[in-house]
Amino acid sequence: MPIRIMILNGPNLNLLGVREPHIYGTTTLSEIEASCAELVKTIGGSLAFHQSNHEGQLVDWIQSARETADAIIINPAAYSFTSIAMLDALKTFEGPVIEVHISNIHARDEHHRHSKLSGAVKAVICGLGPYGYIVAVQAAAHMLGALPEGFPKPLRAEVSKPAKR
Ligand code: CA2
Repeated sequence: MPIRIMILNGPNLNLLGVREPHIYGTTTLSEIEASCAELVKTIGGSLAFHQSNHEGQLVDWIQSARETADAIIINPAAYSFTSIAMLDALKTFEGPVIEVHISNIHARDEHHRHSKLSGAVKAVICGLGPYGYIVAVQAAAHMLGALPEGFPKPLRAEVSKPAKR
């Protein structure tokens, strides 16, 4: 079965590449979507890509992913630091969830260092810029065992071996 990936973006990310390029770069969210769509197509999967400035809408999409997606990739933006509603919704999703931040949130001030959502996700990628989304798509496909054989073996290899006693 082709894998189904849902990518969610939180508030103000619609302004990427348009406002404050000195902080968030010049790549637009549409360009990120196009790159992700190209990679997902190469993998043979399907992509749902959404952005909202509204917490409830993001919660609705997370809930709908229970029926429509095998993995969630989410940049919660400012809701990373506040949203118990999104945390609760993510906990109900059974597949892998990968949290992405364009910037390195750990290099920021105290308020922007601790994402409330990270405790409910499988992995966090931050500081890679828009390329973080591409790494996340690849990692989600890897977690689902869906990277095609045409991909280089090191990208497909299982890296975590049980510790020897
Ligand atoms: O680095 C990220 O991806 C963030 O999730 C971006 C959030 C920020 O609150 C997080 O700490 C880290 C902010 C997104 C705001 O996006 C804008 C884009 C252009 C202009 C203004 C805001």
